[in-house]
Amino acid sequence: MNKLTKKELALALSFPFLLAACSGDAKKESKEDDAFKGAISKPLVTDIYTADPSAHVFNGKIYIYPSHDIESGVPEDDNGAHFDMKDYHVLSMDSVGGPVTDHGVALSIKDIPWAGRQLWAPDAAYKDGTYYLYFPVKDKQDVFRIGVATSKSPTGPFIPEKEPIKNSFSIDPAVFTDSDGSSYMYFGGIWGGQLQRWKDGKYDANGSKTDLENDSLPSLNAKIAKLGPDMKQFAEAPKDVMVVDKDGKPFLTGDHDRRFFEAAWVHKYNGKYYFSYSTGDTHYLAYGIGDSPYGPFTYQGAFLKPVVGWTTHHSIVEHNGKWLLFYHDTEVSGGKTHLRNVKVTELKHDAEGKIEMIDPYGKK
Ligand code: FUB
Repeated sequence: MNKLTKKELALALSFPFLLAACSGDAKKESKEDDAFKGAISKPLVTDIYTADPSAHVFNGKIYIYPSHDIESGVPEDDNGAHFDMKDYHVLSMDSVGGPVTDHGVALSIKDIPWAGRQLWAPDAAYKDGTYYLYFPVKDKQDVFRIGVATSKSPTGPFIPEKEPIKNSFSIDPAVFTDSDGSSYMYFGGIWGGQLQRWKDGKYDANGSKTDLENDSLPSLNAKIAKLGPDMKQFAEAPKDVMVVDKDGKPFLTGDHDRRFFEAAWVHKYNGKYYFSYSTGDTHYLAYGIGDSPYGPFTYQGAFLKPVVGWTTHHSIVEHNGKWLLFYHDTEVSGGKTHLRNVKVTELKHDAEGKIEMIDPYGKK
């Protein structure tokens, strides 16, 4: 599916919802029930909007670190200004299908001294009695940086460091801790996530904008950096995360179905590293498999078909012997792209270790 087709589809889906919402009876008069018909799972919480779920199991319990979507009234633009989030809540549950607890505000933008606007997709990690919350936010110069905040509890409140992580940039931090205790941060996102502005390691507000439209250039890659022992700094300069085809060739910018866009995540299964990500404008979750946390990762395919809404973002975690995919769509808001809700479903690896395709609306 090319990018315009899905974008047009998203507009076509959301426009009747807006019309119906103006009429005062959105539920009955819109097509929203049709759009979500066959949904394989229900929103985990419905009283707040949540997105970009990073899930972890700490002490046997599932904790979810999502974005907290709000309607702030900022108009939509190509850089995602309407994703204008101002705080984070942590969710928890003992098991899938059981009650979900919203632990309230865990970190607020007003308490981050260097932050300007837009708290986007976070992640969390644990080491030696401390929980770490990693978050992207634009600084006061409107440049995305990644910050870290700490707490003695997985649900916060989290106290932010006074400065962003040195040499961090762009969005969507995801921290993977390997079996030997080493932790790595994956990050980056193109378009509104500003990765294209850091082409030569320096920020350029106009940088590489046109490169994203040049289909024959190499695609931009997610970044990886090992974290230092204090989990608050990079121990090395960020490197590219290469996703390659079966012949070892990296993807080109024009390969919208396969190239990295945003929402990196890594899980380890049977000794192999699985790097998964969103293809953005083609709305797939896709993945590659590698032998090292640094990659290269050989592209395997998509594993989640497009959800209703523009963005798709996820995490993969094992709990009680089952692998779980946390993801989001826009069921609660009836299709509004910036008002999302997190969901969970089981994810299966087949006998060869491939992830089985999931259709979010494939329930018979
Ligand atoms: O939630 C804001 C942004 O939308 C995230 O950072 C991206 O991954 C996309 O889901």
